[in-house]
Amino acid sequence: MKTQVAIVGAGPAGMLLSEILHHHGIDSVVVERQSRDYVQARIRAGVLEQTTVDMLRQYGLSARMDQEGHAHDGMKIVWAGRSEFFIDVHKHVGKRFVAYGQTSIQEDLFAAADRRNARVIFNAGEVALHGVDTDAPSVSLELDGRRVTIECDYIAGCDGFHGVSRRAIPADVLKEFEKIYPFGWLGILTPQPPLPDIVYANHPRGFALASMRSPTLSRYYIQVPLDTNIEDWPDARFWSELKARFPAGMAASIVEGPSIEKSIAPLRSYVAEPMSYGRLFLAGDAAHIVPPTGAKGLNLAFSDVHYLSRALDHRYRTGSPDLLASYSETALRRVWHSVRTSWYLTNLLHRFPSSTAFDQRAQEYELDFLKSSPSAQVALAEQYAGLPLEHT
Ligand code: FAS
Ligand code: PHB
Repeated sequence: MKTQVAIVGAGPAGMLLSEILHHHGIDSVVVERQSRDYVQARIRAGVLEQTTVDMLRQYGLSARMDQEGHAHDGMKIVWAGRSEFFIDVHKHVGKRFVAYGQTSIQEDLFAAADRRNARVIFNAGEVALHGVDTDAPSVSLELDGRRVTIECDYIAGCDGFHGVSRRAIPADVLKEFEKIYPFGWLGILTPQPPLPDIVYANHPRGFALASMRSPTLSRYYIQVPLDTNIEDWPDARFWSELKARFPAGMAASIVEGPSIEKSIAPLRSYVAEPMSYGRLFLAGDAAHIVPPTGAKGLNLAFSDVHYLSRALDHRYRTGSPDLLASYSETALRRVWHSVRTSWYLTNLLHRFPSSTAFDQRAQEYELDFLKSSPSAQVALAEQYAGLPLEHT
């Protein structure tokens, strides 16, 4: 097989890149190791930055999001013994964010791919990258018992944190930055009406979050120790623990229901530099992971795709590889700002086992300052809403 861009991974990054390249007349083949149903079934992100919403609109992928998504002006923070406060992102920075699940985005991306008869290979085994530091890279894979090779001009590594693409960058070139947090998030999805706002709770029992996917689908999380066994968390125990972490009035308005999905996600911050090597370009979780506290993971994947698709289009239209050469540096600027914001919010809102009494007081007065200082809220609102994309 031949193509211009071989894309490894059919998650949101890979499928959005394929869609945007198609809009620019650039051919691609997407290679995915799982089945389409498996990829579709994953429950993950839920909050879209304005830049993500604008990108989906720009490429004709927003019809359902505009129907079913829920725009929010801001989010609430509550913490034990103190009154709640609302950070009005729209008032502070003139932007809104939209609650619309990654699952729905994945469906929309697959439907768009079907409409254009895109070449997406599912259930690909033994995917391997070849010649990334030559002018003739390729991707090989097992398909129905046959070895297939895809010759291409460029490879986009959109295969997530556990993929193979990042490993094609030589160890003496790759610099890795990692922070593992001493807890995870136990999340559930329940077919019940959500609270009106996204609410972050800092409580002596631990962090909690109330979010949503639609007016009839709620998403909740609680911080749990890393060694938590999900079998120890029947729904009744989850609901009781979640409500214990919110103020009584708010807890009373949480509508309980059966969990239709329940999972534990560990929290880590991770960045790989550079995000490109020869003809290989990494985008999304293949290059970076953020704790979900700042709702940045999916949005960062899309900003990488914005920069990479722009660079590839520039290369094919003008012959100039300039934007490809600067892709890693450009993408990493936004990556690191989002990584820092996610790290800041994770430290602000979670209870750390190693925290001293001093740490606890400092955290409480950081929250108190955020509550009382409009300029502190503007600073957070700027980051939470998502920094503007660079257009130079
Ligand atoms: P993905 O991991 O989504 O997709 C990579 C794709 O590559 C997968 O389909 C995988 O099967 C495929 N692949 C892997 N290895 C391969 C190989 N060798 N060959 C071919 N294909 C291969 N973000 C938020 O903003 N908010 C959240 O609440 C949130 N919750 C999350 C919960 C969990 C459990 C996880 C894991 C992530 C969560 N995230 C959240 C982050 C998440 O949304 C990611 O940022 C997003 O999926 C990134 O998309 P991709 O970069 O496309 O990577
Ligand atoms: C979600 O709805 O899944 C969600 C919302 C806000 C976050 C993280 C996750 O910060």
